[in-house]
Amino acid sequence: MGKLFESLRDTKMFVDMVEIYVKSGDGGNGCVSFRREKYVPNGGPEGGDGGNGGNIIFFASHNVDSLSKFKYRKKFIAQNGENGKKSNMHGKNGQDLEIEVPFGTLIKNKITGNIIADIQNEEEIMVLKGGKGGWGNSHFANSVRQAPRFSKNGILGIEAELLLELKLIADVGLIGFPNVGKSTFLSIVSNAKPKISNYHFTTLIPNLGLVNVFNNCFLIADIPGIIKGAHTGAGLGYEFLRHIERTKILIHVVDVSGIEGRDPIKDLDTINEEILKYSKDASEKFQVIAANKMDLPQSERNYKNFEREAHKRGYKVFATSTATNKGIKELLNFVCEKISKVPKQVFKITENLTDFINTEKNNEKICVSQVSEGTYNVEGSIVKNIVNSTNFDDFDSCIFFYKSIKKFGIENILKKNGIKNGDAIKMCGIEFEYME
Ligand SMILES: Nc1nc2c(ncn2[C@@H]2O[C@H](COP(=O)(O)OP(=O)(O)OP(=O)(O)O)[C@@H](O)[C@H]2O)c(=O)[nH]1
Ligand SMILES: [Mg+2]
Repeated sequence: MGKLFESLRDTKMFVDMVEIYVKSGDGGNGCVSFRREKYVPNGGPEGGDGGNGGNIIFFASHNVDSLSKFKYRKKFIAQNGENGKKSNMHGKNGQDLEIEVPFGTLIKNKITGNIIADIQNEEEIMVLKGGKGGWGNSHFANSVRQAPRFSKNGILGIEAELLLELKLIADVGLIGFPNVGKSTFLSIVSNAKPKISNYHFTTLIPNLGLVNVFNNCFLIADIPGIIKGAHTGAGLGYEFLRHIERTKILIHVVDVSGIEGRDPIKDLDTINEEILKYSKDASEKFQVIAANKMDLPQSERNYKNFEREAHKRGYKVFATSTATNKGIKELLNFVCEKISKVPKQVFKITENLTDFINTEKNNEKICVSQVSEGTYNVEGSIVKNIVNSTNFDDFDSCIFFYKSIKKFGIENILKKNGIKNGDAIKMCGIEFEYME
């Protein structure tokens, strides 16, 4: 059953969760070059700097309303910076890679699960910074070292696996069992034209509608029906519940006619149990109840008992009929008033990938381990960049390497791990002997 719905969702091309790989551009390498001019025997260094790598930038756009394009393209790699050139020519910076997503996209680090960005507004958000270009040899000249035969390589770009989750931006969410009249409600109060039919799961993807009450506009999301066992994947499962997470309040639509042989109070409790199983935050959202299909004769009989039970549970109830418009205006006025008092739902950003590497401060990213007696392995992004920036055939460059190892605290970490003179250090493909 689940598989069937999955394929139906695919044909509709509504994708609200994808995993992608992103990488910012590597910085270009600095250049080693010396001036060669007629009658100037020992021209000075003139190697230009490498260009910076391109950044990975996300921006929201109204041109897209789901993450479907990411089903086909999952790798996003920004351009590398160009290497520096002679005559102090700076390498070109790599182009930024701009990724268009729908409003309401949450970007998470797939590995840590932390939230990196919540794209709600028209702004560009840099998620990964490109590596800095390396210095050319002209930067390293001083009164003592007049002819540096080394330059710095560019800092490598950053790679990350991201999880993109679309959580629609709506003020109100419509929830309830299938066939209770959610889409009909949306169609009479908003500009949306959802499919309405007398069978379960007519709505397979969330629909958004814009409501205008007394010049107050707000968005309603019609969420596909939920059934008992949704948390175990029954029906459409509870995947679509992510679209109520941003809403300020919920309208819980219940069919009080009981024509399908169900008990309206049990329906109310079942949906709320499923929502609680999905998330505590979602279950604590304010709910108002639309006791719907009041035009049917059975509803009149059931209503009193339903209202009493709903009140016992602390809910405000409106007797409605989306067929005759009974109670709809009153409900909308109440909703309008209520949402003006509830603050916008924002997700806390818990991780910033742009700090990584480029700040050159994060010693915690250096990982030292003793692989055998007298041999230590050192790993980490900074280490990789230091090794990558060194020309081991050049004495001055090697001095720079040793200084960097001290500067970034790698030597201290090794000492804390008990390194002794003569021990071997393995570092990103190179091996050398430790001498204090
Ligand atoms: N009598 C009566 N019928 C209604 C009312 N509201 C909706 N219906 C009918 O109930 C059926 C289901 O309506 P929908 O709006 O598609 O229900 P839904 O909750 O969106 O259903 P799913 O998309 O399957 O979750 C349709 O045949 C509607 O015409 C109402 O107030 N009174
Ligand atoms: Mg529907």
